[in-house]
Amino acid sequence: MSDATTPQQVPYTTNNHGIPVESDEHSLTVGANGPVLLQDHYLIEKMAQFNRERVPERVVHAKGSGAYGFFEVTNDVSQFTKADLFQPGRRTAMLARFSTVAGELGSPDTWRDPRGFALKFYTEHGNYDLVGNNTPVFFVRDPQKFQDFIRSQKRRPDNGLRDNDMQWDFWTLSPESAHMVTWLMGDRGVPRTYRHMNGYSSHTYMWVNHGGERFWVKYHIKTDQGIQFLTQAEADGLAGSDADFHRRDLFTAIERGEHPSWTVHVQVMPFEDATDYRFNPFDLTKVWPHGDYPLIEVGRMTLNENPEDYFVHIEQAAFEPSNMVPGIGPSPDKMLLGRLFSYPDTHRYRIGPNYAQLPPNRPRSPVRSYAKDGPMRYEAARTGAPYAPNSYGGPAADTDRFGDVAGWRTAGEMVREAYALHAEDDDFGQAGTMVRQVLDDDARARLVSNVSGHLLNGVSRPVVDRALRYWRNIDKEIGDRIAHEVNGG
Ligand code: HDE
Repeated sequence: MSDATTPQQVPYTTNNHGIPVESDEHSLTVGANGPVLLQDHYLIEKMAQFNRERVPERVVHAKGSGAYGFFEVTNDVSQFTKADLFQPGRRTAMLARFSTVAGELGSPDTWRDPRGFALKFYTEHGNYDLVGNNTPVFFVRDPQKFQDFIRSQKRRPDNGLRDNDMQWDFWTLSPESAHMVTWLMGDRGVPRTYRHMNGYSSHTYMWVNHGGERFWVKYHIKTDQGIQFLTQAEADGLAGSDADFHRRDLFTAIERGEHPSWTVHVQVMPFEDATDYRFNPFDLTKVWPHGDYPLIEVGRMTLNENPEDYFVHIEQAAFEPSNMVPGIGPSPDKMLLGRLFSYPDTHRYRIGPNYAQLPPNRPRSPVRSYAKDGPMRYEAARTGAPYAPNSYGGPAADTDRFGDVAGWRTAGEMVREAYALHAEDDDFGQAGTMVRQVLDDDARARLVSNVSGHLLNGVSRPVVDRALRYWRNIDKEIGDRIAHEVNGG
């Protein structure tokens, strides 16, 4: 907000219809002490508007913060993709929103949780949304289990309380969660600020180049500020002293001119490698070891503009993995394919069917869709007639330029089954590799402390016993150390 001013300098108040109001402070009454009059329609407007200020919070990722900025290409990757924003020399405006997952709108920024890392690029061919997290993997690999996972992270239906027993009950009955839980209970589970964490696509996506060649890619968005984390004790303290610690940090850093940036890389897998790769390359609980597919730099994103209004630009921001522009497509990752439905559905429910016309969601390239009408619609349709085909100026799909489907050949019976296993696929292997080869001694000590502290807080004995087996499956030594802490020696 601007600095405080003296009374005579401010513009006069109006009602929602631009009509100057008689008073900001006094209701219309009969005599100074008399009854309030129904004809005080300005009072009624203020109360009615107040009662309708809330839209439903996001069902997950409710607490978040964001800023505008730009993405600039720093390396030529046009051999892999024809996507406009990734062409040499391009600079594309963007919006980023960072968030926690399980906490409600007013919950502390520093709860242990993955962090959402949602990006919207306003490209020449429409909005490209890359909706990731600060972890390269996820808890489950089938969308059928996502809703259940989230419910185990939220509040019990009987007493409305969060419950570590629910969390460990679900995780230990879903061993595919082991890799992500290791990330979550380690240092990445509480980043020091949004500026000091990486972002990841997590999913595998498809890139298509100008010649129609297809590649599989995973994005790694590495903070230029360096990775920093909060210990559990620091996080707990801040949860009490400043629930908006991360929001405040991002806003004030940009206000000071300290514009955070991230260097965007991709791993690129040749299309044909996927079939025989040692891990299922589409399994969201797995990473591709960098020794197999090294990081290739693409560009840099910088956030340099705070939103002028949090509700308008951040609370109403609508990100969707289905916003993929020409040169980018999905992959057979079941979780990604499930998400392609869910996000537009949640936006229509939360902020209305014309949410794409709201300021943060409106493309900065021409919109010529045949959508029309519906509540809160205020941009005219850009079509010669409200139907296609039409002989009154179209628009008509340009299949010569945009007709190729970023897809893949597939066949098989309709089944409900887990993925077929690749040579080295299992639920605990990559988590164990992370514990033994990625974490150092201090990080392992913090992991043991975080897990045992969480298990000692309200988790029933049968679930604790299952959790100890779960951790021993990840790494015997770590499991024994956690058992030692939990069993009191
Ligand atoms: Fe989300 N997720 N998600 N998610 N997600 C939402 O859409 C969903 C998943 C992520 O800042 C919702 O707008 C399903 C993985 C972020 O506005 C909802 C599945 C990853 C955000 C939804 C997943 C994410 C969301 C709720 C399993 C990391 C916040 C509010 C198939 C790769 C975006 C909303 C923002 C938000 C559905 C799993 C990241 C309900 C069905 C995996 C960063 O539509």
